[in-house]
Formats: sequence, structure tokens, C-alpha cells
Amino acid sequence: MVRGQANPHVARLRKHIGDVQLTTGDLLDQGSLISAVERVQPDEVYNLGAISYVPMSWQQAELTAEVTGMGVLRMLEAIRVVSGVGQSRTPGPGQIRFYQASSSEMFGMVRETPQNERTPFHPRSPYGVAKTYGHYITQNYRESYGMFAVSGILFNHESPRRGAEFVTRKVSLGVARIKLGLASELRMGNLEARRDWGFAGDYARAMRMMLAQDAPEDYVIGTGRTQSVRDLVELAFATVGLNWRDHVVQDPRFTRPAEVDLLCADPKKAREQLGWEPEVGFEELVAMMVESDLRLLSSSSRPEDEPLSPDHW
Ligand code: F7E
Repeated sequence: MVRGQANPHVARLRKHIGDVQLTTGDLLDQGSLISAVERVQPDEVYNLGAISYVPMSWQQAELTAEVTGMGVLRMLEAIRVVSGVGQSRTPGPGQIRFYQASSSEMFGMVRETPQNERTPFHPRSPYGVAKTYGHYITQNYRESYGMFAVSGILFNHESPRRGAEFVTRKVSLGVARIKLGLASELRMGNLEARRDWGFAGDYARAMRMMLAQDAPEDYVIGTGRTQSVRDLVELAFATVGLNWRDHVVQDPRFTRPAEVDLLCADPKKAREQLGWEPEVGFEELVAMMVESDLRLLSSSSRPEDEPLSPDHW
């Protein structure tokens, strides 16, 4: 689903998934979602739509609540209305299955490590708060109407297609620029924050597995390993034979009003019930991203819509 007039992301989508049919709709517009569900008559709906860059959620907190939080309610309502489900009528077999992209940012100031499906939430940003609403409203529609609605609590998942504002891609682009002599320094925020980083392809596989189960349940998806931003930069520079200490500059402009210090998944339930295992490890992921950006920046046919400035957001 794409929104807006002349949306510039359409060209980028076409490049990667040319054979996918796009339909219009906007998470801010209930009627447009009802029309989209009516038009497409989907078997499954995956809601990954969000304002997803955490720092932006402090600058546009209300919009984040509307898109990232209320957008989930509107999507659930669209499915409920089109399916004719209500208090008097529960969905039958063949109902539309709904996946909500919940986030490890809901754990925020973590109460225990590693984090599992029962770990309490303490979100630390307007983004985390909005995702927490989306998580609970998904559970509530499952419990209220018997809908097949599941939440995947996904930890950070990355790939060469990640936006340049997120830390892994900012680092891989920065390392490639420095290696190619296009820049000399990389300005970073908090190097001590720790994340459980995995490969987006592995996580997309988990989403589909969740909707293929007999019963709707929520799952934590992550690798169970945690690394610091410092580990990330050290490894990324080392893959091209450079020492990060010669290039990384700490810049307070990139620190956040409230930080999530440590995230580490306990993916036991996904492993046991879904049979899901990540296939790409952290080292392989970082090498994949740095190599891809070296190729991208070296090629003369650089795509125009590729965000090249690591400072942009
Ligand atoms: O930051 C630190 C920063 O922006 C990771 C989203 O997909 O995953 C993502 O959220 C960490 C933070 O991702 C810079 O302070 C240091 O501790 O890559 P990030 P995120 O905020 O963890 C979750 C699961 C989502 O749901 C979100 O939508 O890296 N950090 N220096 C920096 N981060 C950035 N972006 N830029 C820096 O210069």
C-alpha cells in the first residue's frame, strides 16, 4: 500500500519488487483503508507502516502517535468492518490474518535481560509509546473479536536497503565513503548503546511463519546476541582495514533526549514454536552492508533516490 500523490518511494519499490501490485491508502485516513481492504480482499495484512526513526518521534510526537499508534487501530477497524466482524459475529475460517510490526523499543528501560514475550514494557520515546499502543490494540482486537491478529516484537533488523539515518547504514555508508576517499570522518552519537542486530530477510521470514500458525500468538524475534554501537563501528572499519579511532568523532547532535541502553532478545518461543532461526550473523551482516555501499558509491549508475548523506533525516 502506498500513500500520497506522486510518492517518490514508488520508483524505489518498483526497482526491488517490480511485479508487486501497489494499491493506495493512508494510515491517517480510515475510509481509504476500508476501500483498500475491500478492493484487494487480502488473505493476510502486514502492517509495517510507521514513522520509524526514533529521534524524529520527539520532533513530530503527535504525528508519530497518529501514524505509528492510531494507524494500527484504523487498519484493524478496516479489516473488522470489511469482514463484517462485531460483538455479535466472530470471524469464521478463511478470515483475514493481520500482522502488526511491534518493536523492541517497547521494552525501553529494560526490566530484565534478555527480553521475552512476558517482559514488561517501559518505552523511552514517543515512537516506543506509539508502538506499545499498537501492540495492545492488536491483542485487544484478538481478544474482543476473535480476529487472527498477531504482534511480532522485532528487534533491530538491518540490510543494505536500510535508510541512511539508522545507525547500521549510517556506519556502512560512512565507512565506504572514507575508504573511497570521499570523506575523512564519521560523526556519531552514543557509542555505548547496545542492540540485538539481525538481518531483515531472516525477520521477514519470521513474520510469514507467525501468520501461518494455527493460532494467533505474539513472538519476540531477535538473535539473542547484543553488541554496542562501538562494536559496530570497530567491526565495520576493520572490514576495510581501517581503524575506527582515526575517523569516528562523537557529536552531541546525535544523542537522544532519553536512550534505550540495552536490548537483547530471548527468541526461545519463536525457535520452539515456529522453528525459526536467524541465518545471518552480525559479522556477516556488517560485511554485507559495507560491501554493498562500497559497490554503490563506486558505481557510476548511482540510483538518484538512494540517500547518500549519512547526516540526512
Ligand atoms: O539506533 C545509537 C542510538 O536509529 C540504534 C528502528 O528500526 O530499531 C530501530 O530503532 C542505536 C541507538 O535504531 C547514532 O542512540 C549512536 O541507541 O539505528 P537506530 P533504533 O533507535 O534502535 C527498532 C527495533 C525500531 O523499531 C525502530 O523503528 O544507535 N546511535 N550514534 C545512533 N543512531 C543513529 N541513528 N545515528 C547515530 O549517529
